Amino acid sequence: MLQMIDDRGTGPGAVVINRADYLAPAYWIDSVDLCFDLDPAKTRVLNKMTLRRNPDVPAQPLKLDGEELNLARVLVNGQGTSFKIEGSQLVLCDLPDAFELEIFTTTCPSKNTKLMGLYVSNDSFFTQCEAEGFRRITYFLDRPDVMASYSVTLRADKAKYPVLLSNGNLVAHGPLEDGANGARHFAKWVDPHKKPSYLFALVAGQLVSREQRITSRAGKEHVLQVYVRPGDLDKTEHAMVSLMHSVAWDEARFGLGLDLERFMIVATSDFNMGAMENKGLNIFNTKYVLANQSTATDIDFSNIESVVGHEYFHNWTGNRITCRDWFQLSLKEGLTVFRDQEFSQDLCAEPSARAVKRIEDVRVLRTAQFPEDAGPMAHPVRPDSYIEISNFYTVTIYEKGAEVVRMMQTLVASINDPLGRDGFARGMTLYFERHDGHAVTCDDFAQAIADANPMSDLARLLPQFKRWYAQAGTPRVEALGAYDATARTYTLTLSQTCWPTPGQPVKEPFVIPVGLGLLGIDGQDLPLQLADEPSAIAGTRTVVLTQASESFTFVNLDAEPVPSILRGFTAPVVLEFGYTDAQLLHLLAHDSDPFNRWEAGQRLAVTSAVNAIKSIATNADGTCANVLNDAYLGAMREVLHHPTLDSAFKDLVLTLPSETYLAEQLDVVDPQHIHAVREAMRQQLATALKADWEAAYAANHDTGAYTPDPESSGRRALAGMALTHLCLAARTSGDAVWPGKTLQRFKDAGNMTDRFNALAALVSSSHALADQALALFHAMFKDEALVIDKWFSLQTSAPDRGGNILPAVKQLMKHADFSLKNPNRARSVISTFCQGNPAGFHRLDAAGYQFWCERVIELDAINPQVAARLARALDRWSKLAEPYRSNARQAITRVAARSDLSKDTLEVVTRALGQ
Ligand code: B3K
Ligand code: ZN
Repeated sequence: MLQMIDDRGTGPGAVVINRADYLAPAYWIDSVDLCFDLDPAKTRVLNKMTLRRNPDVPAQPLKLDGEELNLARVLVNGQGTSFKIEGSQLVLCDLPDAFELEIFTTTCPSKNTKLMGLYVSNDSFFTQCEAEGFRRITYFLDRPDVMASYSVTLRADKAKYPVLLSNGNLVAHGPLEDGANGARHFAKWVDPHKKPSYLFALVAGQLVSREQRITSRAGKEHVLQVYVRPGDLDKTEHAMVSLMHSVAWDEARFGLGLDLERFMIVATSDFNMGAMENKGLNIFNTKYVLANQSTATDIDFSNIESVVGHEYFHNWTGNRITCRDWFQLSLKEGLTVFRDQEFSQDLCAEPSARAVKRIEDVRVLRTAQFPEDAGPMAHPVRPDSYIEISNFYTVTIYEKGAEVVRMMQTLVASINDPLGRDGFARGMTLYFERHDGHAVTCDDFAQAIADANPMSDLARLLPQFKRWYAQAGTPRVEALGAYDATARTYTLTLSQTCWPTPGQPVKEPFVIPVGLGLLGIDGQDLPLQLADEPSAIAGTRTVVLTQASESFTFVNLDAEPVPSILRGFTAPVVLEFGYTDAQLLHLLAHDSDPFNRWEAGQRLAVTSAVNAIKSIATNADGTCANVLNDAYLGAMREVLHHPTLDSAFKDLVLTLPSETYLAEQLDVVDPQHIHAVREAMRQQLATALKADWEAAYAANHDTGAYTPDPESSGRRALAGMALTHLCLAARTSGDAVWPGKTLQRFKDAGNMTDRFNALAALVSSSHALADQALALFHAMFKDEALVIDKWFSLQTSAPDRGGNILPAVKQLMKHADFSLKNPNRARSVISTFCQGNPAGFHRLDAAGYQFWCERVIELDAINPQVAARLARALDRWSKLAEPYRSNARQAITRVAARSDLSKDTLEVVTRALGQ
């Protein structure tokens, strides 16, 4: 791959970086004193650093990274010096062992459409430095293992930029003498903690803040602030409450307190991703800060809670202990996702709400990460090489990385600590004792967790366990059960395999913890006793698969049990077991493990869908009817009416597997067939259960005064689902009552969740009233950018009927509110269509691919990170049926043939083509 890219002459940036090539830096930077004169057209940056040679590596020149900078002056110990520019690096030779280096550069933030480094959004300045954005601000050793002390002076026009923020503590501020009539002012910030350059941040602009003083468990006073644009203050309460919960949770669960006097969150509407954990000055996409009941849905509220938590938790896992190099990214991201998942679960008052959160997390993993692990971008949790590190902020690093950490917790469990929470917390304590203030590796983390639990399975199996970091691909675990009535035993044989992934043709066996239960005829958990054990354990237990194949024999069983395997989804694997429908219905009705109870319903739906998809090709008219059998429909009816299951869980059980998930269950994918079958299933659920949906709506539609708690959110979700099905049922019956009621609910709704769900019900059933409601919705929220994003994405993700969505998408791009430069808006229209609407996108006439190709190229010139994400929409092209497959390949080839591609997009399309 390297060869091909170099041969194309794509420039010095497009080189492969290998993990094995890591070398410690030749110099350390101890302190950085930055002074900014902020101006959108020309910002001046004076960077004074103290450096010293790293005695552990051979003497060599100092090579500083820089990108799109205008260099004006370089002084060593106050004297002019000779230097070279080699590619994008500033090279200084013959340096003393310790010295001061002063570099003066200028940049143009207003032209920075990549949104990396220093940029302007809505007349304010923001920065984004992770992973390699600091080099777009000044020349530096822009790598995470160089940790320095920073002091930062910001100077700017006072009227335009009244708020001047950077990391750490504000030590001085006031007017500047140089401006006429005190028109300019300054602020000086000192960060008391050493940090890598990717955690640097500054913000300057017209902002207002919500402020909260808190006292920590240790009795320390802190101030928490959430900064937004004037007019948005009424949408900051939830973010602040989430931040306070985060501070309290990290103290309570891991003994980790806030190490700063002041902790700030700032929201911007132009941001490449969700949020960024800059030390003491988190910068967020407005999507993960702003919420009130009129503009945000329950899902928004819950996302805000977890992203605020995630960024806050990075303060320890990422900022205090950081990554030695970017290959170790999951050291901070996998661990911090695990922490934010645990945080959200711990905030749930009810065990059932915890289970719902776990199911949601697994759903993300299986619909996004499993396909990644099976496609051309597959990479280990700790990758071995990359061209552009931005491409490796992936669901594998984040979500699979979190599962790897979760397995560690499971593998340190003991009799007195059955979930492993105490053992894992001990491991975290040891991790901080050993590595606080340092840049380390995934090995260091795993070693600390194991060493703190010397008697655990993790300690015993550590070298093999670490294959989860090294080997890509999703393991398949095949389970076979054999009951011996004479011996009264049940033997479960588990075998693992993992398909080849790019560069890894053969895999060694993984360590796979498998949560297990056996259900009796009455649906109760049977006592579990392995053949060599003296007594039985009630309920769930975990067996650990370490070989290619292993058998576990359970004794004292009077009848053949129904196995409940991989309870709680204890490992990120695909489980295959030849369940009969009767067994799955038994699990769906009785399993004490909510995850597997839900999973049983999903398996039943997948089996019916896959059979129908395979047969649809043989139907002359390409349609299908009655995909779901009566037993399934009856089971769903029972779930809907169940007296004790909560609404959020019912909503999950009644949600059919997504088209993307179904595609992953097939060897050859015809997206139109999958869509036709899934739509037929939706229609059948709607019609067959009409009376039951009516009952569910009646029981759940009134949730009283709005609060975004799991219980009432679940009820709103189920009421919305009922409306969608009632509108779908009306499609075939012609009944006008429910669409009419839905429109009325849309108009009368007291919160955004109910309003949006009603709108979505009309849109997803393609009802004639949808247009009217959409127009009204736009008029009501025309000044709320995040709501307008929802308005766009609802239309671009609507079920395709006869190819109507692509023309609608093109039309929406002409709307006055559309902008390619704003990542949220571009994603709400283009990415939602290409990555969230398979049937609209994968068209027989290849017009979807043509559209994708044009947008990728267009976006690449503006913002390579956004373009490269979009480029991944065709990752799974080689699985497609013809003619989709050839057409998709051609489209990717057209993008790859461009000579001016960013290395971000080039890496994605090159890998897609398998070169
Ligand atoms: N660490 C940032 C992601 C930075 C992405 C750079 N392309 C947000 C997070 O994971 O918390
Ligand atoms: Zn993160």
